[in-house]
Amino acid sequence: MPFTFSDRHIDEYHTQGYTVFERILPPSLIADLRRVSDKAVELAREQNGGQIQRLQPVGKYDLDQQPFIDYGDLPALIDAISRILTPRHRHGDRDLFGILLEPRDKPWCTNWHRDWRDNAMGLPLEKWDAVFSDPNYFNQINCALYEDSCTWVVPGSHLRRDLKREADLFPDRPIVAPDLDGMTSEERESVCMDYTLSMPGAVQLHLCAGDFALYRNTLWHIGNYVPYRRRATIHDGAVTPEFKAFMSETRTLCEERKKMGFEMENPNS
Ligand SMILES: O=C(O)CCC(=O)C(=O)O
Ligand SMILES: [Fe+2]
Repeated sequence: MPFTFSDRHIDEYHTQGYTVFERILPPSLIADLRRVSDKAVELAREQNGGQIQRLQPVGKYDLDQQPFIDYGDLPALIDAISRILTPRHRHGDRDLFGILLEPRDKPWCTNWHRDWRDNAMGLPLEKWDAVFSDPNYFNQINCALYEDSCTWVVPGSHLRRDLKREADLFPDRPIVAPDLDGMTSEERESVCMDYTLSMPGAVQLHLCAGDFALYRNTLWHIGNYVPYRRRATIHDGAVTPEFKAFMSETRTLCEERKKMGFEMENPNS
């Protein structure tokens, strides 16, 4: 069944903070992207070891770029994104997007976080707060080439600041992921799952091959990874010129403030 866009997608994006364009990639494109992602995983592990989470941006690497160009040009995707957002929101910039990969050796998870708030050391919080609910900013994409259930989200959290129960769960900044040192693989997997489930209202995102999730990365989310589930998921954005400018200004600002010894601000204190 070819993908059909509906008002449900618009509604979900705004109310839940994410929506999925179900099986929008055609099988032939999935095949081409899988072929190139096999090379990407080799390259990423050669350079950064078996636990590396991603290869990014794809345009920087000696990989066949044609499947990535075809993904960026796919009319159904351009149309669906522009119906939820605007024609100014563009995906498929090979200087930005990457591929998320499963760990080769051991389970691990990220911390629970909101992007650009909890994982951008040194960013003045007021800069994030000023635009966090603006649809021109913070649109992220996970487009699965194999089934992918690594990402968990708290639906609706993109519309609000932290609830008291979330602030109580994570009183300090930066939020730390669980310490997995010295544990067996099964212990690591179990501790990561406990940590993931500790977040009230957490929902696991289940993507089929060819699904394209468009989400607000300002919502609470986490990645929880095991080596036995293969992953090659395009990690992209629906990016406006103003968000591109925000990203580059923010990176520079964070570097400067880190050098000056600024710490991460706590949104709840
Ligand atoms: O693996 C994922 O889907 C989420 C990754 C993530 O949130 C991050 O690296 O900031
Ligand atoms: Fe994130």
